[in-house]
Amino acid sequence: MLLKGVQLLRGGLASPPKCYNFRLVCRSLSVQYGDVKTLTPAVREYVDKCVNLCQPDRVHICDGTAAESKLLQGLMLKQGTILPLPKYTNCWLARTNPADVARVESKTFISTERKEETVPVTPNATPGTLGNWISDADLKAAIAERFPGSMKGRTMYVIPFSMGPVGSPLSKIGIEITDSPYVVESMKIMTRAGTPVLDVLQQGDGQFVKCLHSVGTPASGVQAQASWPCDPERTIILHKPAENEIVSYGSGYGGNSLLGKKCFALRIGSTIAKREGWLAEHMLILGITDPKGVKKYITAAFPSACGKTNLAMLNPSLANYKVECVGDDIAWMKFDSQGLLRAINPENGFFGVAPGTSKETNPIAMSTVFKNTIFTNVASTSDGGVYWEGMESSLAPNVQITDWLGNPWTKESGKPAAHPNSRFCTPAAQCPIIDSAWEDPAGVPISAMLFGGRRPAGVPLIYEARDWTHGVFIGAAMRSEATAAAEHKGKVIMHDPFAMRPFFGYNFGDYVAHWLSMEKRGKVPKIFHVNWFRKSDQGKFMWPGYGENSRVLEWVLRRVNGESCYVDSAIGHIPAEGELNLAGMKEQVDVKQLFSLPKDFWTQEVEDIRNYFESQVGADLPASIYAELDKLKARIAEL
Ligand code: SAT
Ligand code: MN
Repeated sequence: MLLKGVQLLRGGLASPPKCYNFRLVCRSLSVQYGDVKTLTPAVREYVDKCVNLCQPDRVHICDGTAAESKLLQGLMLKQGTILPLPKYTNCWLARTNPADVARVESKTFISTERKEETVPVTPNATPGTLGNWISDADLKAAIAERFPGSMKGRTMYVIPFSMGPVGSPLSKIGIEITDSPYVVESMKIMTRAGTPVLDVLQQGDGQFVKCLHSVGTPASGVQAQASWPCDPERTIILHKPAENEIVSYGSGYGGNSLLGKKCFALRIGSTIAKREGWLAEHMLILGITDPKGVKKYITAAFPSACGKTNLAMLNPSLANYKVECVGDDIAWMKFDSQGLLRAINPENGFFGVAPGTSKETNPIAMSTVFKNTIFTNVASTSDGGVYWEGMESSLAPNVQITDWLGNPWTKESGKPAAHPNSRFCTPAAQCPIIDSAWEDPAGVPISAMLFGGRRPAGVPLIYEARDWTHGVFIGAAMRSEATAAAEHKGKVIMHDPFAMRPFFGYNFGDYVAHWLSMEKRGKVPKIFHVNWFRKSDQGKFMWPGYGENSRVLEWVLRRVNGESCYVDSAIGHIPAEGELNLAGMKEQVDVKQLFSLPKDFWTQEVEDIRNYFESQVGADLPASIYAELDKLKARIAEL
């Protein structure tokens, strides 16, 4: 059917749209799928603008249905973007261009009128350590250099999506425009995407975050890999908080392209949260029920690839404890009318790191991911399954392995079979321990927050902040070993305040001030710092981690309940002797070593934190945080 130049293959319009309210018609553009009538005038205008800029051949308005997924899976199979995994149900393997495997922090920018709205401006600040600023003129130039005609020959997909349960007062809506069917299918897992979101938009205030994404076409015009088009040399990820707008070019991978996740839920989300008086954080949310049946919810912020998914799906080794999962990556938290801090998981799926996930480390994830899942850059097996480092014990005998690059692989080849940042993208609802309240529009009440990271030396298993300001200081002073989730090389210890360093939507100093202000808005939870990764002088992990971390959570719950099971130390409250429950542990743990506070280490740590604060944040960091650092220094001096 061809109506005034609009070809409608599916869905369709009862009557042709009028030129004046939908200029797509005038460009003789073919709307291949979907119903333009379902779009609000503001969405139509945005789509129209993107069409004019990117010049796709066709437009597809996503409805979010299974039939649509079938169609796109068929297309991606034909294009070679995905391979079937017949060992499982509705599972697919995508292999990216090897130059497009992680977030690119150095090419991620935020645009505000004044630079200091985005980043602290100090004489010695290293560019990029707390985000990158771009002027409006440079942002416009970057778009003009990349986007015109970037979708030529491709279909433009329009994805309406909700971050958070559709219609919840805590949720926010986005429209992602993309030329990648892989992004469409991933967004349909990671967010609530499709027609019901458009209905909410029609009935509500009509507000949405604009998310434009194109995998791009290299300046040479030659795609290195037709099955995974991208333009790594010119990749750029732009945010304009004042306009609630995201523009991403050149990468099809993860946080660069699934714009609901880091770009919206964290960077733009944190700016909205600041304006509206709530928190958008890089935190998992879990529910834990003790043997008496009392349930509490806690959040935890660790940098990418430090085990958030594993903790969110913890299989407790302590008898009669139960952990249930609300989310594994992002928490949006707001005080309710009673002053209780309530959290929702704005996401709908898990985009988890595959290597290291196994029956031993995360049996719950392993029973989640083998249906309706898109795997990216993992290895595959000759029996139609997947493989990654850590899955050795589930490997059937005599299977041949193909690595993430598509080459035959054996253990002897000396390289990893799966890329270290390979991922599973899987629906959260499939998780066998998904919490019954995970989609509660009101959110779940938060009793405690954990900060943590990979700290091989000096940092004990757990310590508790003395009060809210001390807790905010602990978040601001967080450090961790670099991970494979971004482009960093080697295992250097990096500052990663609040595990948000790559995700702040505005000046980190103002962010800390916003956190401090939360104490005045309601009942703030207790704050703790955990480190599962301390190593002995012999280089061995001192704590077994995984299910045994339930022992640490038990102590957290006892503290939340007001038990005085602690002693004060130089860095905060730690478990009093005998109060960390080690009964029945298989492994011998040297508790004294695990909680030791080496004076040399902590003297250096205080210096490093001061150096970081002064050079990177300067006068933008609230004075009370510098005061906490001074107090810590004085206590360390007495060790
Ligand atoms: O690739 S993502 O940014 O979405 C994942 C992560 O870094 O946590
Ligand atoms: Mn993350």
